[in-house]
Amino acid sequence: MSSTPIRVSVTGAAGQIGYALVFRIAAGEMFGPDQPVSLQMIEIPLELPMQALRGVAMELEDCAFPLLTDIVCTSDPEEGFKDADWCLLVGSKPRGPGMERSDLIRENGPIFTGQGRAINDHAGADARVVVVGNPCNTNCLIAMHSAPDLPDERFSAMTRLDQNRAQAQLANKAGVATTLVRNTLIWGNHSSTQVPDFFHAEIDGKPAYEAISDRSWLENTFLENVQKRGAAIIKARGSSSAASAANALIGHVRDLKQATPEGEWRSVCVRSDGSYGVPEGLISSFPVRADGRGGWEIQQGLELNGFLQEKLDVTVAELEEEKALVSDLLG
Ligand code: NAX
Repeated sequence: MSSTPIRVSVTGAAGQIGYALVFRIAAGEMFGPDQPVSLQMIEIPLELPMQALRGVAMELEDCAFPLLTDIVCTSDPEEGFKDADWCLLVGSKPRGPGMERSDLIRENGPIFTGQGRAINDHAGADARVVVVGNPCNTNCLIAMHSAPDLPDERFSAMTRLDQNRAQAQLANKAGVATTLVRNTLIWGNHSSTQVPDFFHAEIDGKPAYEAISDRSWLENTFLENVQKRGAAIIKARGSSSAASAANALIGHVRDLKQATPEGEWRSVCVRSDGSYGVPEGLISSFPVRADGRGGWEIQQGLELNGFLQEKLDVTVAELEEEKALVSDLLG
């Protein structure tokens, strides 16, 4: 067993996703069964969330996890991100009644400026940052701009839940196990304009569009089911996806740490270098391959046909609009 714990900062740790996440991190599911972890949980400086956070810490203690070396509960980002190896930015304000998406972007933007600065100044030298709090692509862009000392490639935002949803939809339709579906891929923004790609996905070694002959289902129902799954969960459960989001975040971090198997990729929102015509600097979901040593690259050479290109243009336009809305926060 490694003796040095990985320091993991989690914002919004008393929220729904936080509660579904921190126990799994402490159990070794994110960093492996031999890797000790230290949890630095951050909440807003109000009585109720801080009290709830202390309750989460009590339950963590009561699990007596062998890998959990240390628990910090704080509302101070400086303390919360101190020496952190991984900064998981889950907390943000939910969209309130009558709030437009643009209002949400403006409300949440400043949170990520402050957290980006605190990470820049206090996190570990090799810190990595993953943004889950919505709108996660643009919040990630803000955090990245607010942490100029950290290389841009250390920042990512999460479309792993959308990828998992797409994989499950294809498996259900084809009547096969999810393990037979690979390379499901999301392009663009983690929003309802995201582009779930069935052209590059495979089912039992065949292109998904050959394994599923119902082209209308692929082009319409599949896309909508994935794009609107979050809303469907809210309707069914009365609150938004939490366990599946926490599960996806575990997958996201593992994907970035482990070498991606040959011939495969994972959906990760990273800074565009101009690949696939996505303007440089936007945080967009791409097919990403990790090298297992902390590095990653955008998989090149996938063909974008007219169907995908048209949809990619829409989601990229939305990312550009979001960027314009927060231009004053991008330094
Ligand atoms: P909750 O409202 O249950 O929890 C959020 C928590 O964050 C609260 O406890 C709140 O006090 C805390 N918080 C707010 N501002 C904070 C700050 N500045 N510092 C520290 N903590 C802060 O939301 P939950 O269901 O856990 O969702 C969290 C975020 O994930 C939301 O923005 C949500 O939209 C987003 N999601 C992103 C997904 C993705 O795939 N990228 C999917 C799931 C989820 O919708």
